[in-house]
Amino acid sequence: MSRPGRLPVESTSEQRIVLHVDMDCFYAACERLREPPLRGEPVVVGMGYEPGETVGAVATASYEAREHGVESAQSIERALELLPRREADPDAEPTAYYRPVDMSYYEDVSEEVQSVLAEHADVLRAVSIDEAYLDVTDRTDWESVEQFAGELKTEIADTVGVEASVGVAPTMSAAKIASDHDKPDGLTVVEPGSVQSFLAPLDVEDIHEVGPKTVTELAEMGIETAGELADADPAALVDRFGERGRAIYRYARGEDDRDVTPVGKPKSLSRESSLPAEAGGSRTVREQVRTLADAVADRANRRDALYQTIGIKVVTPPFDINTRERSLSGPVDRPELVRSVALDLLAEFADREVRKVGVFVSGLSFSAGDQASLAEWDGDSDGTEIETHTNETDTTPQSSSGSRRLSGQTTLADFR
Ligand code: DCP
Ligand code: MG
Repeated sequence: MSRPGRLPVESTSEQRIVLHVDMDCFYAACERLREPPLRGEPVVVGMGYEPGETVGAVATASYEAREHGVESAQSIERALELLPRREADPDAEPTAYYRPVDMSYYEDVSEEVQSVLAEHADVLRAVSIDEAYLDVTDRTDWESVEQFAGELKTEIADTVGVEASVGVAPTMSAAKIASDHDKPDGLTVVEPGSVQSFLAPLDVEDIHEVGPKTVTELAEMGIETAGELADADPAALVDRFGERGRAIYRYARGEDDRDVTPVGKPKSLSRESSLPAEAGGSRTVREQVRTLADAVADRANRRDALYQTIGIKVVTPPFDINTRERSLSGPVDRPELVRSVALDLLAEFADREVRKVGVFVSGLSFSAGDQASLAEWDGDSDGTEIETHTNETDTTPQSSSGSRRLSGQTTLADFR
């Protein structure tokens, strides 16, 4: 076997042009979109946060808030110490606006971004709600890719109203690092042949597949930067880490053969929303279901998806998940049917207290031949599902009570 050191550097990847797009402070940017006075101000978006409360953790913070030390995963309590609530103390300086996470809204914005991206690439892969890889090899070349990426950023800003940072490189891993290189509003192009020198000064933790434990172990071997990793003896790395040792060595040298591959088409489309405890009343629930049904039907329509099953999910106290569904005789695109079937299924819960409702369509088929690129936007095997909402209370299939009607194709997994 030839020593990896003799392999031509970046030999396998020069032909591809990969873009990595990552939205800037995405949840905060979405909040600013619907609440323009928040623009240019410190904004903190809290997961599990309730207005006026101190519970929860920071999902993201605007760059203005980050300047004061607020960061993702911090407790809201700590963030409030660094930046008091604007409303609570208008005279204090500095302060921030605090907003609770609203996934449903962020997913809508994400979908708009995805539509713009889909127009700019034949192959794209969404890896989270605010992040995607595009293979644009057939759309541009290395001379024009900076302009191409700049136009993409502008179009996202103009049509959706949020800002993206973009990295361009001949490999996925370098493109990802490049998009993070000059945030926010960044655009970094790493040309073929300069990947290794671009990576060299970075900490090893920036290299793909290098986690915190590996960082410590590499430090014990005297390796702290990507450049040191690229110059290390690959045999020693294999001794220590097995085959992964060779992989991280190659990534540090800018070698990454992975292709941007789309993920499969969705099995179902769903929308759900929580109802405030005080909302009560079956009328409110019916209105909510009507809205969700329209949103799901619209989403299916935009993707040229036909559905054969229509269903609802109803969460009743404490956290019982009830799903009801009805199968149709064939695949359809009939928004009014989604509405009427969903409302019909809901009738059973007319006298019950409802915490959360969802509407889904499943048994999907895609009518148009060119849906591949849009259907790719349904998340990643290791990432966030874009179509569906995640909620820690609704992932336990056992708590579903007598949930099947007519046909049994739909699963609770569709809601995860
Ligand atoms: N997110 C979260 N909890 C985390 C990290 C992120 O809920 N610990 C959410 C909120 C972010 C979104 O995911 O807005 C996207 O994650 P990013 O890591 O891309 O962070 P941002 O987009 O907020 O900021 P950046 O500008 O650094 O990309
Ligand atoms: Mg982001």
